[in-house]
Amino acid sequence: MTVSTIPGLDAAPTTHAKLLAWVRETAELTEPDRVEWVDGSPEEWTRITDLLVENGTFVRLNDEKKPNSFWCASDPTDVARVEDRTFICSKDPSGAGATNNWMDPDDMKAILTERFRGCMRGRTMYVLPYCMGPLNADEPMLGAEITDAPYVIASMHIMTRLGTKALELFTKDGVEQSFVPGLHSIGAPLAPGQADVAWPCNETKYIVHFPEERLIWSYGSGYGGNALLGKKCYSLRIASVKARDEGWLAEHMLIAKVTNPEGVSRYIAAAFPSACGKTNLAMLEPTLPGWKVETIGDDIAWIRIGADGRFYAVNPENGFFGVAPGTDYHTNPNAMRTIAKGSSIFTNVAMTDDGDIWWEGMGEPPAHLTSWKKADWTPSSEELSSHPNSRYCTPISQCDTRAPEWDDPNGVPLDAIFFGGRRRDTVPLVTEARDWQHGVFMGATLSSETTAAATGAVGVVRRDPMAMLPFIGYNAGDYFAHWIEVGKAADSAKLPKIFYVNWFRRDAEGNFTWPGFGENIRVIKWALERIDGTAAAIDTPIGRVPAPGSLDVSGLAMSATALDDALAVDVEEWQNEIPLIEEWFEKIGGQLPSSLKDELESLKQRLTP
Ligand code: O2Y
Ligand code: MN
Repeated sequence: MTVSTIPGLDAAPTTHAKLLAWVRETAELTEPDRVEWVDGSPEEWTRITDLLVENGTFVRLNDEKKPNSFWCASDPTDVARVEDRTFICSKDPSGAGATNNWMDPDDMKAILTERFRGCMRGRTMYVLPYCMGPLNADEPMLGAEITDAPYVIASMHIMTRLGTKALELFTKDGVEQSFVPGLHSIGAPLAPGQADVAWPCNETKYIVHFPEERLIWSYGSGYGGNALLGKKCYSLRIASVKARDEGWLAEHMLIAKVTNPEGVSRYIAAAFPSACGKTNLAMLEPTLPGWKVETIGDDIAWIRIGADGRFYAVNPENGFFGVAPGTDYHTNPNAMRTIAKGSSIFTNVAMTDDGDIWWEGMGEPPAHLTSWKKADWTPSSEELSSHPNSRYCTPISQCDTRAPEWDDPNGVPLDAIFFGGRRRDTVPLVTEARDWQHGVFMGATLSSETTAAATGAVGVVRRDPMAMLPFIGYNAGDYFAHWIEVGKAADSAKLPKIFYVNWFRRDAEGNFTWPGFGENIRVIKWALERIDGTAAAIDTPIGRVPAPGSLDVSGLAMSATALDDALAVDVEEWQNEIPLIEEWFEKIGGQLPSSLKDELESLKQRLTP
């Protein structure tokens, strides 16, 4: 079939020349059987989910349990982000820096062009126009994904503003607007008559970003952040580059509104590494009477400086792609209520015999399940029923705790930024930074034990600066410098205060020292009272921690020793941390700002007896 005869190619619902040219060129390269433009309508959702059921990718769940919802299991080799296959192809290697995989853009394009050649044979090529963030933003953040995976369409229906309403913004007052093109293929062409599999993918994967061109190419994986290109690829890696160039921040942060019993509301953002509880905090049910938390976003924040010199945060997403295991009515009742309303996709969890879903952490397991590996599973099975990185994908609009301003195009003004990691030792429950520069140092040296959100070893401590290690689209040293600069560009009196939290510290017996979940409101309360100047703190070598009696533990069954353990700053442990930070800073190399070196020197001095 020559490109001009590919059905659907000429049925484009736009006159946007660059978009049309890119679609045509891609069809020429990938040779699909047909082209379809995605409109984002409810009818399309029904058609695509029906198709996915027919293909064997989706199983429709019991409408009485999870209405309009679907279960699916990926190929067991395609279950998480592939950091070792993720590339930043800047023109110069220093543009990617020491924390990213780099390849020359022309070399990468040569390799991938051959991978993409004919890769959509036997399949439909879908064109997805979408917008990250509100459609009514001054500058709507447009993207277009070309994909051969209908699973991506169903997921993007939930996670983005998708289809016609986004496409309308591609041309404004007759002027063609720029957009981020993202080419995605599962890399599994079908020969004539060849039967498909439920989760086609390719064992070779590439997740590639060309930052100067604001371009994304993804090959071989159909899963999550590898395939839904609006999420990590656009909203973090490409957006962080755009943000550097334009003076704002694209961050791996939840955004929440916190209201105290007096009715005073404040907005916070928090950067925790993948699968460290951002969604739980974004939907937190406070245990302290009179406190309320409302959700604005659970994974990504775009932070701009407003005309008044304050930081304003927008959530670019339209849904939650949350970690399933461990989520239940105890740990995150709001997530459970959100998915109970239906219209959700569950990937790599277990399915019950009556067409519902189940995962580890949901209480007593049923006597029989179908596991994420599509095998019979009983409570005596040795394997987990659900993959540790299994996910629910559900619309924010269904979340009862969403704040009314969750999709305000101007964003919400931030009062506090929390950095946090998963550390069994060393890092106390909460530490307040002395000032912006010290806070940036805390973020730049953030460390955490790895989780199942990415492939590779789990539980290994690594530096994860600002929880952005896998998502900084450029040189990490330049990224730290940019944080410092953005702080200078804002009104210094209105900068958010920075705190560093660790909900995961353990005692000598290996037990968690802090109960976490809804009790975390106590830490947030202390932080907000620090902003108000009403809570006391003591200075330590690493920053300020709650003074005795200043952290509200009323009604909490927690011994004084456990609280001391949670808050302790152990000088010896921190002295042991210094060589690790030095090693980290050496790795960052010449672009590391001198102000952060100064911070390290001051910390060393403060730790010296
Ligand atoms: O995208 C995936 O494959 C899972 S990773 C993920 C998904 C949603 C939100 N955040 C993450 C992450 O790794 O940070
Ligand atoms: Mn994330």
